[in-house]
Amino acid sequence: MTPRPISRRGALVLGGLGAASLVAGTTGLLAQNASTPGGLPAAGTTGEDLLEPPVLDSREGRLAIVLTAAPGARLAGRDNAALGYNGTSPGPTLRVRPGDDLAVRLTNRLDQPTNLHTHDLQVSPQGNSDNPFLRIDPGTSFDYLYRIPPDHPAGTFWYHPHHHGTVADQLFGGLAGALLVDRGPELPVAADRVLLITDTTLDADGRIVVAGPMDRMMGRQGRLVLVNGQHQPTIAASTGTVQRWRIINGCTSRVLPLRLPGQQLTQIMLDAAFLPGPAGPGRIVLAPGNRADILIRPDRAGRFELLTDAYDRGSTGTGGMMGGRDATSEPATLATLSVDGPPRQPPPLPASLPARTPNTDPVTARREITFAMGMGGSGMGFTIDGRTFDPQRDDQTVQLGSTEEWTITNASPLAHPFHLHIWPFTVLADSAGTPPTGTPQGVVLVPPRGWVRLRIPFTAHPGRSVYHCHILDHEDLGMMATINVRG
Ligand SMILES: [Cu+2]
Repeated sequence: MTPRPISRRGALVLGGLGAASLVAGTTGLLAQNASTPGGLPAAGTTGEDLLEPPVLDSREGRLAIVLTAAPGARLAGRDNAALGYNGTSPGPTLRVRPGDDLAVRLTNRLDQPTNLHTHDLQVSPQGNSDNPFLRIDPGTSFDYLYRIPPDHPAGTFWYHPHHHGTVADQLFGGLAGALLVDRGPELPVAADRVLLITDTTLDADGRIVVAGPMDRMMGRQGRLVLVNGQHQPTIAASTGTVQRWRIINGCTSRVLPLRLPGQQLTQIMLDAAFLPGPAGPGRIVLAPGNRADILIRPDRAGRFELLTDAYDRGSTGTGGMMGGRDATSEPATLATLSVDGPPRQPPPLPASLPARTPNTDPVTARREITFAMGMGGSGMGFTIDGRTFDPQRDDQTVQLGSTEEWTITNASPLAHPFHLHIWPFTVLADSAGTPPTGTPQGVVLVPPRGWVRLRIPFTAHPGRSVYHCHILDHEDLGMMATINVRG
């Protein structure tokens, strides 16, 4: 099939609902401000045991599945609240191995276009692989085939829709799932859990609230922060054991600074890369799209809350049309760790981790990329290098095999998480002085009025793809651009 270009969406017109009305048709939603109090928390189900989505495992080098995107999934204890894959939100966890083929027949039972993105998977961006330009119309199916290279890194990935203009609504609506590339046992753990974190807002009838124009401009943040679709579930553990939690920030816009007071959170991976050594007790801050694999090693019984702290993504300042909005998230309890057993020391942390050797190829080109927001002819524009997304245009052309240094400048007063598909990068430095991990990652926060400098090896996978702001409202409003890696 020839990929069909998707329609160009320009700047947000203040006062217009845009794609919101499409989602309203899908799930019978009310148009109101998603961040405004008024919805009811899902109190009836808070605290139940953590559920993990069903795992679909590859066999003999192949995982072939059907994924049906449709309304009617349970979320936050409410039946029929959400959009789901195969009836659940999150969708099934897909587990594959390096060298596998992942074949997905995506069936669209929504009433708007969708598609599928395998976030950070290092596969071809072309044809029916991880191609963000595809458009799967309502009532149709599409056969994806992802050929995972034999040297693909193991780690925690995720999948979600990526059809420009409807991404934020569909993710906020519940469409996301975990995708694990598993090389086999790397660490001795008693439990290996997926914690896919999303946020949403439900109205009094348990339906997902549509985001208004101001929510979209600031990046919507739901009133409920959910783990695997549950509100504040309980995670059981025994003293003297180690658990691995694969925490995925699947929120549309929310940044997650994570803490577990009373217990140590030891980070071993960022995105799909092992850190040089176990990191802790430093602060773990996940931008939308980031993942952290962490170890918890309880030595005494008790109940401990996994928290996300408040996070300030910046402010639009005072006065003017924007009226000085700020994009601070409220702190929230994500889950409760419930530990049983007599006091007992867990096995020690591994002395080292199987981190990959960093790429040291000479830099062959340098580029400057600027994220900005400002008033244009038709409203608030979210731009990269002064332009909104045009799928027909090549914004960057890169030679396959080159290693480049990109400086991403943020000319706006809000933080924007930069995400490049297919080709992971290492952060060299940022304007906030954040110590770099030295490991490859897929999303990095660009501080308000700041910058980050990245090193990007384009060593494989020729083809066209995209880079964009992972505040998905901003991406839908045009903060996305194309890259063509030519072989
Ligand atoms: Cu943004």
